Amino acid sequence: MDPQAKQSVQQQIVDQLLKNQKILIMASSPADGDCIGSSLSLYLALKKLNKEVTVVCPDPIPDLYHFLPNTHVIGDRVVASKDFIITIDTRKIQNANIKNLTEDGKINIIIMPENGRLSDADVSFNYGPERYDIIITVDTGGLEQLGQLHAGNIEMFSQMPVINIDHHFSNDHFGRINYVDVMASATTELLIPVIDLLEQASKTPLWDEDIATLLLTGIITDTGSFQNANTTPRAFDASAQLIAHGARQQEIIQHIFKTKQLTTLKLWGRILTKMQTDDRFHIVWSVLTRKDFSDTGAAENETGGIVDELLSNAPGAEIICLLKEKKDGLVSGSIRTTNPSIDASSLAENFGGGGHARAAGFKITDVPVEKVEQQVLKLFREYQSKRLGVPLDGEPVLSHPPVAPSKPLVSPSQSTPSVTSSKIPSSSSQKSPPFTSSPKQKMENTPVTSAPVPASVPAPVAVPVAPQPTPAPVAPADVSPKLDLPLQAKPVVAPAPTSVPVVAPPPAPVMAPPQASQAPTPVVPAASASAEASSSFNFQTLPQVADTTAQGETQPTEVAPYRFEK
Ligand SMILES: [Mn+2]
Repeated sequence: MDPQAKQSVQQQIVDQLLKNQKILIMASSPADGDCIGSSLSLYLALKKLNKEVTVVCPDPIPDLYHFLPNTHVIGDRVVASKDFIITIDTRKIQNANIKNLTEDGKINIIIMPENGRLSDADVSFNYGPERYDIIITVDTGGLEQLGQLHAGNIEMFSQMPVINIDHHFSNDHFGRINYVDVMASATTELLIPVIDLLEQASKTPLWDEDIATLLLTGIITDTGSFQNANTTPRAFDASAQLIAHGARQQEIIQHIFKTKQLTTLKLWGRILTKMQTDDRFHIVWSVLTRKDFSDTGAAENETGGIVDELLSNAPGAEIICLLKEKKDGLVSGSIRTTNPSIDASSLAENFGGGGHARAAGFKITDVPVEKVEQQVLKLFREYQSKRLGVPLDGEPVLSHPPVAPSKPLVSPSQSTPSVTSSKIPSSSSQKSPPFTSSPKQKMENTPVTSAPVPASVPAPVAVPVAPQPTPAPVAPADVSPKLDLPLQAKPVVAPAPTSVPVVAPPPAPVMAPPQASQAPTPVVPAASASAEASSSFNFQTLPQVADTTAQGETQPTEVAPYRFEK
């Protein structure tokens, strides 16, 4: 966003905020430090201007954030005006008795005047007044992230101006005013100049310690306490300003990073116990079932941080995945990549998800978690096989019963005899070497909803030879389709590019990984402290896989020679 455009959009927002009285602020799912900080800081500033402000969020606010000021004002529903008003002009009649009968679902209002008579012309119909003048969405990449708040109020959204303030790469500019800056570390960073301008324009002092603390919370959580790749110089500048305004940085750190509930620690224990590794393809993953949640008493959102803080630190891990079996037959997956040449969002797209270059996620409904695990691992292995030039040969798609932590911490490849001689006829591997078709094409052929490929089938055999579309034409589209994802992902944590022995140097903080080089793509515009973020995709349906990717094909040539260090 160029500086001039940015200033003008900030000014438009300030004008709208001053002009309108009843303001509805919407924070998106999942409720994280950035969306809570953004919505409540705006709430406090606008209250000082005597506005009627309503804040809603589709998710309950996690306990973690209850130390923040005013979280109690966040509601979970919108009271849109659906009132239908029937008005009867009774000036022509006198002394009327009024009776009201409900019968077969119909309401009869019976007006019995002593004098005079009513006609059709005396009756009129109206809708009640709207309860809001304007909607502001914060930290919301797509309206789907608002869940029922949007789905249940489509009409309201079409009638009211929407101001969209966000930093997601995937933002689809759904607002009438779109203040979307993907270079911002957090949405709260974008609100600093807005509050400055609002203060100037209204000539009312707005800044206080609470507002500053809320805004700093967004930056701290989305940058993983300044550890993630989206920690730009601007993020530090913004934080310095906020601390100057009295932001209570220690309080934020203490509550968000230094306090863990016992249930969270127990759940982390489960995740680590069940962690599996595939040394051959540098994959680390863990699967949480509903039983793990019930056994530990942990809530589904208590996995926050684990993927980034622990799993991603496994030596040699390049693709990290946490699968969570949630209520209602939903399985959510969080994907992290530690190697800049592996695009997490394009891996997630295979399962109808999306996200950022180093952190992404997906949601799948009505597929058992163990099947999801098989499919996901199969895809990762195929992808890595192609990228690393390591044959899949005879390597079974390993799985494990998700409930039983059967072989914790044992690499599946260690437990499998290392197969060097290919059992696949050479003619077949010549015809369809691993990844002649992109992972996506394969997924299209074997949608996750249908019966997945049996666990023991060596992947290359599963590649159908006949309908092989050439991947080449879609290759250039590997950047834009992410923007076109119909459903948007919440920000997710970028793994700090530390302690993982990757050969390719981590990209400059604000640059995209090499394969996304057509546009100055920011790395991970956001990252909340909670890895939860990655489960935040509101994908209702399964893989309508965008026609994209083929990154599996293009990458090996672009990637620096790979060297795996133990
Ligand atoms: Mn954010």
